[in-house]
Amino acid sequence: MKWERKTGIVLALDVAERDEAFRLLDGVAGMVDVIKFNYPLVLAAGLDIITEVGKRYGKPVLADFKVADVPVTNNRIIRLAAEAGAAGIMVHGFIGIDALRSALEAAGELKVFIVTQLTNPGGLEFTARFTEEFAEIAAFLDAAGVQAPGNRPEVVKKVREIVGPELMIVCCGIGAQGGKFGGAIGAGADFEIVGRAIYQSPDPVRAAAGVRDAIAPFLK
Ligand code: BMP
Repeated sequence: MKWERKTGIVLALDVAERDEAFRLLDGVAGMVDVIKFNYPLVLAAGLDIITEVGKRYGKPVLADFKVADVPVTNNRIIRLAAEAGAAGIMVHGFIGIDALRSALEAAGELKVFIVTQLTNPGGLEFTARFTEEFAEIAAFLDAAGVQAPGNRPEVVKKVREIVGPELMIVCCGIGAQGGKFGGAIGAGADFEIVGRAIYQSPDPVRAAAGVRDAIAPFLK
């Protein structure tokens, strides 16, 4: 089942340390549907911050750990994320079918999102060649969803055609990386991941409200 969507925003909580994280969340958590952690904050603050944030704000937490190793290691990372209370985890598509199958098994109830194409220019060098295959594999393996580049809406549209309506598509590359708010959802995504456009603003609450209002017309 898909995560509940009210604003379509996944907050990329990529601030440097825990006090800043809680300050930001106290202001903007009500305007976001999902809270996404990446390595820097978890390495700085410890995995417990995932548990605390999940409990305090009652939103699904996406552990964006870009899992990309051999199965034994992947599965340990996945289980740690699940035990910490994450609701989803990001796994790279290029690890191959055996590792993806194993990751899905280790994940259990934890929703697995498969990365299809990185948003940086280098994402076009390698990941772009396999985007469609990664999307096909995600659908074939019945993953919960995929990541797609929100700064390339035509790719999001193609990925939606491949994965069908049931899988969730989460898109980064919005705001700071040039993607337009609402552009990815308009192209078929479920959620837009937004980080710097909110947390680097001098007024993050206002910025989040602006993002919410810009996305709203694209929500059906
Ligand atoms: P920002 O809105 O500040 O650009 O943040 C985007 C977030 O999405 C970061 O956490 C980044 O690591 C992640 N991300 C990305 O930017 N591009 C991808 O292809 C995949 C990502 O997960």
